[in-house]
Amino acid sequence: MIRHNNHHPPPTAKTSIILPTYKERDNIVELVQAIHQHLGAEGFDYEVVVVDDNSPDGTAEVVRAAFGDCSQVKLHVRTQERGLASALRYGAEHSDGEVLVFMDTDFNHDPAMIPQLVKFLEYYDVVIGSRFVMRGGMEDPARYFFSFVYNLGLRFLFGTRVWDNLSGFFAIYRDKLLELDLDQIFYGYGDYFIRLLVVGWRRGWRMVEVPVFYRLRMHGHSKTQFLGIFGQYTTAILKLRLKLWMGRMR
Ligand SMILES: Nc1nc2c(ncn2[C@@H]2O[C@H](COP(=O)(O)OP(=O)(O)OP(=O)(O)O)[C@@H](O)[C@H]2O)c(=O)[nH]1
Ligand SMILES: [Mg+2]
Repeated sequence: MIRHNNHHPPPTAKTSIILPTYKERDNIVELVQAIHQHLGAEGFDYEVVVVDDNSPDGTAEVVRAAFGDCSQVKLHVRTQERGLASALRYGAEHSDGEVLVFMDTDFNHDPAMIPQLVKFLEYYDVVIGSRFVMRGGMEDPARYFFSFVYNLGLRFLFGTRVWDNLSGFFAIYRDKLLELDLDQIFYGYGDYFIRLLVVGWRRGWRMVEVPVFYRLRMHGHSKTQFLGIFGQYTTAILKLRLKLWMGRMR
């Protein structure tokens, strides 16, 4: 039986879409326009929150020029700190939607999927955009294969029953996220997501995966180097496993 959440069913809930940017000058305007198109058409109450870490390519300037007089688009430029996970946390703490959506800003994540992620929150606490459920996928076949195998390992190691433990494209209720100790979760790179899932899973959050297909980055350059990220994630995962065994993670 599907149980309803006690929350108001979206899209009546205000949604904040958190967009972390580092050198995304050629993607960000088009992405925000696409979000307007998909959410506006469905009558969503939403805001777009761009968290830029003072990108040297002028990302903030193009956002200001394009949306300076649009009250639905909020730009934050951080100069003291840099990093994907901490930017996402900053966005969560500097937005006011009852629902939060997190996504990349280079079109890896398809903005057309946002309404679906949010609508499923009627029944779940977290809705994960997943590459590894039926009809999900990735345009890059090698990366798909590697990520799939890596995720099988994660599933085994943490018992989350989630197929895509390194998604980063998801919707969640603000009050669910903020009930956590964010210091224990939001550091590093995409590894914050596995920490979030593991903690949420242990708290009995209701989670669902909906299929998403990752396209290749549209413009600009990747911040992810394969070997570096592999090492970083694996270290983060082993540390998390140890912390859990030692009972130091809630
Ligand atoms: N604010 C902020 N955003 C970042 C930082 N590093 C990466 N990002 C953003 O995080 C998202 C993911 O980074 P990507 O470089 O696309 O990483 P990826 O998706 O693994 O790699 P490709 O898509 O292949 O390029 C993008 O929206 C980046 O702009 C950072 O230090 N600060
Ligand atoms: Mg990307």
